[in-house]
Amino acid sequence: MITDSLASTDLAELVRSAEAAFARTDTPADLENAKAQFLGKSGRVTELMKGMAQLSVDDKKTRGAAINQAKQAIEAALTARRQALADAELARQLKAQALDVTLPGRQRGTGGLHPVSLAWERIEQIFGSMGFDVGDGPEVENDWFNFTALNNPPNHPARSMQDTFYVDMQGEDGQPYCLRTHTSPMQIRYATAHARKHAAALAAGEIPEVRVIVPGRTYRVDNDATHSPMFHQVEGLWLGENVSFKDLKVTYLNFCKAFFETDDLILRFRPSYFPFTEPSAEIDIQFRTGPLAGKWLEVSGSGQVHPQVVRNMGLDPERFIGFAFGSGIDRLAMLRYGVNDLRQFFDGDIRFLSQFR
Ligand code: 2U9
Repeated sequence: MITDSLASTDLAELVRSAEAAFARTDTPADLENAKAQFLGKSGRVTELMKGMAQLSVDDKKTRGAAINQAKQAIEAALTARRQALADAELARQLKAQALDVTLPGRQRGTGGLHPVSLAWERIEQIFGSMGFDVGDGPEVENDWFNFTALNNPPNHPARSMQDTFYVDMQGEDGQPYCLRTHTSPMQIRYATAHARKHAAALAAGEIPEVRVIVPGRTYRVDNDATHSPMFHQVEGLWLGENVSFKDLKVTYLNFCKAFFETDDLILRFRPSYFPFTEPSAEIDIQFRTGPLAGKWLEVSGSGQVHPQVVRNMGLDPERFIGFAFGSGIDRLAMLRYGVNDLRQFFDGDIRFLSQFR
C-alpha cells in the first residue's frame, strides 16, 4: 500500500527533512538551493530512484510508488513555501509603499510681500495722495550725481573708500563710478529731465513745481545691528515758487500720521547739517500711545534745498525754493512693525517673514 510505504521510516523522514529545510529558507534563491538537495539531479529523491535497480519487479512497483508519493509531498511542500515567500514579499512591499489616503493634502504655501516692500508701497501710496510723483533710477552712479551736484566738497569724508563702494570703472570725468550712497542723485536726474517742461512753463509766466519722492536701494560700507551695507531710503523733494519749511512740517506730519496709522504723535525738528540743505534739521518722532510711547525717535533728515544744489539741477535758485527730506525705509518699517534688529530683514528666515503675510 502506498500509504504504508510512505510511512516507512526513511521516506517519511525524507519528507519531514525537506519540509524543515524549505521552512528555514527566507528568500526564493535559498528555496531553490534547498530544492536541489532533494529534487535535483543528484538530490536525495533521485538517489533513492537509482537505488531501486537491484529490486525485484514487484518490489520496484511498491517502492517506486512510495518514492513517487514522497516526491509529490516534497513538491507540494516546495510550492507551499514558494507561495508563502511570495506572499511575505508582497506584504513587505505593500507596507513599505503604504499610502494613507486619510492624510490631509499638502497645501501650497501662500507667499507675501517682504515688510520692507510693504513699507515701500505704503510710502508711495501716501506721498502719491499728496501729489508726489515717484522717481526710479540707476543704483550705479557717477561722481557728479552722487556727490558734486549735491554740494559735497571734493574731500568730503562721505567720498572716502571707508564709506562708499566704488566700481572699478571710471566715468567721463575720470572719477570712478560708485554704488549710490543715497537716492538724491535720482532727484537731480529727475529735476534735470523735467527742465524742458519747466522752461516752457516759465516762458508762459508760471512757476512750475518739482514734487517727487525717490524710494530705492542705497549702499554704504557699514554692517551692524542698525546698519546694513544695502539699505532702503526714501527721499522727497518739493521745489516751487514759495515752498517753505511750513510745507515740510505739514507734509512730513501728514505722512507719519498715515504711515503709523495714528494721530497720537508729535514731531520735533532739531537743527543739523547736510551739505545739500541749508538750514537742515533732523526729524524726531514721539508716539503718545503704544509700545514706543514717550521716547524721541529719529526718523529722518531734512532741510531747505541749498541754492547751489538748485543751480546744479539747472534751475534758478532765485525762482525755485523748497525742501528735501531723506528717511530710511528699513527704519520706518522697524518702527511700524516693531522689529528691533535690522538684520532680520535680510536674513531671509521664513519664520520671521511669514509673520507679515
Ligand atoms: C536734493 C537735495 C537735497 C535729501 C536729504 C537727508 C536730509 C538725510 C538721511 C536720513 C537717514 C539718509 O537713510 S539715511 O541715512 N538723509 O538726512 N536727506 S535731506 O536731501 C536732498 C535730496 C535731493 C536734490
